[in-house]
Amino acid sequence: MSNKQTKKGIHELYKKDKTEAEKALWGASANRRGFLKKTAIVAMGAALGAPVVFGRNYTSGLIPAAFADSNDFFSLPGKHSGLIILNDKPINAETPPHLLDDKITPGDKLFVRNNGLPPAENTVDVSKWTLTIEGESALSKKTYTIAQLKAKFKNYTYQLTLECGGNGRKEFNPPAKGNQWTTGAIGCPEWTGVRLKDVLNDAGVKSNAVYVAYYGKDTHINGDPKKVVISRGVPISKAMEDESLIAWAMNGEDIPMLNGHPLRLVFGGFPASCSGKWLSKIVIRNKVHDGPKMTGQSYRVPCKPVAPGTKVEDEDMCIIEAMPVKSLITFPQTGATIKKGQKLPIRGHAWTGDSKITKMEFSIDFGATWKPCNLTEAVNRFAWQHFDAKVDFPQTGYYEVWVKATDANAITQPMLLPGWNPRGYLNNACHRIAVKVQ
Ligand SMILES: Nc1nc2c(c(=O)[nH]1)N[C@H]1C(S)=C(S)[C@@H](COP(=O)(O)O)O[C@H]1N2
Ligand SMILES: [Mo]
Repeated sequence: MSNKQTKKGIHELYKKDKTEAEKALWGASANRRGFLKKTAIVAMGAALGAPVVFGRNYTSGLIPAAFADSNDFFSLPGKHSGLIILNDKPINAETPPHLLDDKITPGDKLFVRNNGLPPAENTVDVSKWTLTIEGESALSKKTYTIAQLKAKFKNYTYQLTLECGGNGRKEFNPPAKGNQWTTGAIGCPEWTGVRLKDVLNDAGVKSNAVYVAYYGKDTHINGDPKKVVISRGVPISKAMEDESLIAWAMNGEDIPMLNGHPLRLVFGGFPASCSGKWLSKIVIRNKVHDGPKMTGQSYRVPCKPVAPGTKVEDEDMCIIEAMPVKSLITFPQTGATIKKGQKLPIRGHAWTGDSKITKMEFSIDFGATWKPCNLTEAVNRFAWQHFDAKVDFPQTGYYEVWVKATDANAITQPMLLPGWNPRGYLNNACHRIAVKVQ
């Protein structure tokens, strides 16, 4: 992180729960030459627990090493310090591959993709939180507390993948604007809640229903409380699937604040942008939903392939539905070194939005030949599957291990970047790691 980014990050963190001393420090004004004012130096001393002896030389924008060297200081509330922060306004953080090694992604390792500011934690009263169902295609308008949802409808637990439509965006060329996700906007925790369809049916669904969309309690970064940050949805057929959940728990605990506590939608297999966080309202629409980030170029790709760099008109863009076939090596970390004659154990996960993975292979010769991996079945639909293999290397040297998943329709991952699109969605190129044998 550059100092500039880091300082911005601290501003964001401090806003949540840092002390007055740090507030003074990070809100501090500097004089014209960029040195911090005396009040800020004193405040910084308080935050560090000792006075800053040569504070008069301290330049604004420089992070005290005592803070900069501490991972804890930068970790997001409730999140593993190894997450990589891509943006802090709003907060976006991805998970490096080796931290996705768990079969069930722990809450602190699930990526965060916020389009706005989450509701302040002290404003979230679980006992008062409500969810309203309405819309042109709802037969009635109904409001439920979380306790009512839990009691009135059967509770279900599914392991479901959440993957941001922009995962892998960093590889696109010409580059696409937006968070430069590498491989880590993916996770597969276990979610507990009620079936969306049970709640929709309780309110009543008209036969002309086409789409189901959400509204959440996050607010726009520009501070306007009325401006909706994001409101997306799914076709009614997806909403009615058994695994489409209104969830209040992740891995048997409260959903982490940054991931939508106390209530969110989870649609495994669809772009995670459909899975509304801090959920307060669901609308049953008689047309394709037209909320913010549903229209124009957002979460859409050209309906027909285009040459890289092409400007595509809005009407030629199609909404992303099921996410593509993909896989990730979560062990070992890239850069692993092994001794000649040793076999290298590899493992990871594979997933797809509307089918199942039936074949998993690895290559150590840049894709010229492929060998099979062991592959598990999914615990339920839209959960990722696990693979492993033992890799043999013919001689000492540098290798890359590539992995490739294939689904039940014989659709496989491209080795290089697939179809370029203006916003950089749906990159499902093979994952690869570097290995040195010596
Ligand atoms: N209310 C609300 N829901 C939201 C978002 C948001 O900004 N606000 N971001 C969406 C996007 S783009 C993604 S990729 C997922 C990310 O979920 P996560 O932060 O729990 O990983 O949440 C989706 N749901
Ligand atoms: Mo996303």
